[in-house]
Amino acid sequence: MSESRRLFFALALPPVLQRRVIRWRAAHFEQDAGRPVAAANLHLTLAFLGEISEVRAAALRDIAGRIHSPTFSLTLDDLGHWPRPGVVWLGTRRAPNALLQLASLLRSHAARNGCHQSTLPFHPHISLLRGATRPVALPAATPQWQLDATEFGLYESRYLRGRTRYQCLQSWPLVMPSSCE
Ligand code: 2AM
Repeated sequence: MSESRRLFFALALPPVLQRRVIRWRAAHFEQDAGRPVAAANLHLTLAFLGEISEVRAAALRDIAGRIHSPTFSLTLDDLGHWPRPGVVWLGTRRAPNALLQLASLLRSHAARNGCHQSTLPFHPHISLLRGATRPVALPAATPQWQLDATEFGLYESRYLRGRTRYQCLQSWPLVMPSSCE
């Protein structure tokens, strides 16, 4: 029987931005607001695949390798709290079309390959705190960080020794807009 793994497609944050985010988070949230997501785990999920077999993962890797999607930049200028899942997140007020199209493409391929997709609209975000189920005081001003997306990756989520770790299994370049045609 083939082993299944918990996988998702995502955009990573460069280390410089990871450090900026965690310094800002430490300065702006109460310690009991929620569990901080580790710097190396900060990411923007494009499509969640769930627990899938190696066969399905291989099919989706193959598809990902054939995607020609343009590079894009997004401004991280939005902040919010979803009390039900207990997530405080960083997002963008204006998601670039290239981001929405890439996520939509990956999500539709995921669905066609048997990965259940949420019916909720895609809301690009980077989870900052988890377990934040009580009201959280959000900082009045949100930084305006820029995230330049030049590649996307397939990640595995593993729970090891009490910690969640996300490991990049493979990544694929996004292409400069002029070479997309
Ligand atoms: P979150 O950050 O909003 O919690 C790995 O688990 C990633 O996949 C996380 O970023 C998580 O999003 C997302 N994820 C986990 N379960 C999911 C689900 N059922 N539907 C959509 N995304 C999910």
